Amino acid sequence: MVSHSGLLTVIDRAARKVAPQLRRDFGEVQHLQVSRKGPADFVSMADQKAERTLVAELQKARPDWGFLLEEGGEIAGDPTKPRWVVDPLDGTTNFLHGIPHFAISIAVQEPKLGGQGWGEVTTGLVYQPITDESYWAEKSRGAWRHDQRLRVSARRDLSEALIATGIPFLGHGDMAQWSRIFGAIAPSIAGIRRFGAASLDLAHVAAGRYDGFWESGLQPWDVAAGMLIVREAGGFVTDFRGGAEPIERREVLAANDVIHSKLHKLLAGALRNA
Ligand code: 2AM
Ligand code: CA
Repeated sequence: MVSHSGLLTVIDRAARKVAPQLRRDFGEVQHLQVSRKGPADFVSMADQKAERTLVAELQKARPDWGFLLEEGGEIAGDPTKPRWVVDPLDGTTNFLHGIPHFAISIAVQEPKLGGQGWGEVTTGLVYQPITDESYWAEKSRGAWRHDQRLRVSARRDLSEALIATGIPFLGHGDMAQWSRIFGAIAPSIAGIRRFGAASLDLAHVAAGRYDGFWESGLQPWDVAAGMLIVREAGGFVTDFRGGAEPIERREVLAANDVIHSKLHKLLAGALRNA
């Protein structure tokens, strides 16, 4: 990795400690696919085990910081210090089905002044154990894949844009709204992808692979690291109405500036006609 902070070293080390464990468990899941009971319980154990390892590693380095965890919820720490926002296994459904598209997402979020909740994300890492790809960013220091600087795509025409999304599932999310947005966007763009791991969708926007991404109903641990990586790669991340706090509104629209503004217009039209 190029020059980065000690904090990033801590995060990278924690992710790399968990990765072999996740790779082993993923190999096991592929065998369990054929068993009648299926791998669901096993995956939920793997998820929790990975989270425990991450918490232990991060706690060792910063004993007084709290956590927001996908599995374990909140662990209070010193409210004047940052907290860790952790998803040990983003893309669980892929993992469960033996599809090698999942990641570990770790972010550092600063406390708001006066201890009133949580504000800016200043460090983020999305690590894909199967490909050993590490996407990371520190505020004002750029976004990187290993030691290669990341930049969002330069495409300007929607007709060339490949856009990622997440589709509501299992009664989660607003299917009618998603369909309206899809109806407004799909006819104008080159293609839509739904790969099922929001952290990686954002990392791929930062890397210029996707030209944009939209999804609603996401949790802070799905997006905290990925959003910073997109912004540090020169991209825009807002809620569907262009607001600057997508984590709070549980809506993410991410893209380069030109595509963001075009998608935003289409989305606004779709939401107005609701
Ligand atoms: P997860 O894999 O950590 O649960 C994809 O739409 C995003 O929604 C992913 O980041 C995923 O995070 C989250 N999600 C939660 N439950 C899901 C489900 N049952 N199916 C698909 N995605 C889910
Ligand atoms: Ca997740």
